[in-house]
Amino acid sequence: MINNILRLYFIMGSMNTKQNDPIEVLELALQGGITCFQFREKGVASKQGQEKFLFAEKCMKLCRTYKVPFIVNDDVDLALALNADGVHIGQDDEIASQVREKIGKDKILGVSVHNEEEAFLAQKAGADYVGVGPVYATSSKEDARTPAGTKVMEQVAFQYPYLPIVGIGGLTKENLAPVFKAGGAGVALISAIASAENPQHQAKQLRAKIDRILERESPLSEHP
Ligand code: TZP
Ligand code: MG
Repeated sequence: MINNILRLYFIMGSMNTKQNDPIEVLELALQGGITCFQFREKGVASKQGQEKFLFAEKCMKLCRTYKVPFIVNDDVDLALALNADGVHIGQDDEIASQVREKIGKDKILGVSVHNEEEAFLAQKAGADYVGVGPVYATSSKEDARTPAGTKVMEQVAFQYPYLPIVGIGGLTKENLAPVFKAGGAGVALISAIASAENPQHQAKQLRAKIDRILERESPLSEHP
């Protein structure tokens, strides 16, 4: 079920891990319990062409070993060439309905949205989930909008109760609880894990916290 995949959604490219080897960081994150991975290779010195393909392929193989879905940010052709598990696009990328047509109905399609109107169009185009943010200030995205807290998430969750939402932007284990209170299925994050001294430990702590929150919310947990 898509909601379980979205619980702890790690996003990373080669520019996000400072001096650490991104492949090592990804493996530690996988060992720590991330539930989904998005390959987001962006920035001035980011990998291009064949180098990008080979790096993405390595990441995907690692994800497959841990049975964690591998999603490609923006680059639909790369996702198709790799037979990735899905694609995530923003509002400035290819139109969601076109992407859905290209990748087929069985792949995961995620769309970043910033208001109810964009959420409406995303679900109409066949998005499996939407990303809403930035919840808090972030330094991981150059063109990030003004942080909106969880207000937009609440509005989208109210209007489209069956559309899974992930919150994104500046999220850490200390500040993620409001995302779930606002109806989020999970958190998407870069630096909390990619810049952590111990990415495995960090991912493990994040996962434990999220699982605890979601267990409390589950109707089954009311009947011990
Ligand atoms: N989209 C909105 S905020 C963001 C993206 C890709 C960056 C999230 O990174 P971090 O380090 O978790 O704030
Ligand atoms: Mg994009």
